[in-house]
Amino acid sequence: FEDGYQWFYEGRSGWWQYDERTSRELEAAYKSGQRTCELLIVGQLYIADFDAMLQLRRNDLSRRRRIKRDLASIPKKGIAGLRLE
Ligand code: V3L
Repeated sequence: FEDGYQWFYEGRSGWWQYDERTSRELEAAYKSGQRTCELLIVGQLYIADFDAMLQLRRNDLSRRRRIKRDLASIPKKGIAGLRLE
């Protein structure tokens, strides 16, 4: 985003950047003060919880990952499952 920040979700030993569309949805919800945001990610519905800073799968709340808003320049595994080289 203009301020140099991006949205990330946790993988095994590292962070993945969200795809661009989902990032924009997260950013809009976060900036408008919503506490949660519903996300459609490869056919699955997830909830982003900005209080807990978690992503939870809607139909299986045990599938949860940490999320964060951090500088776009941090080390990352890739974007939405696409590895950086
Ligand atoms: N964006 C894209 N794919 C996602 C996302 C998301 N926000 N959330 C879950 N998935 P779960 P390593 C991840 C995928 O949470 O080696 C990564 O993108 C998720 O993909 O149980 O552990 C990698 O592709 C997983 O395949 O609902 O770091 C992959 O894991 C699937 O949905 C391996 O990453 C189930 O996730």
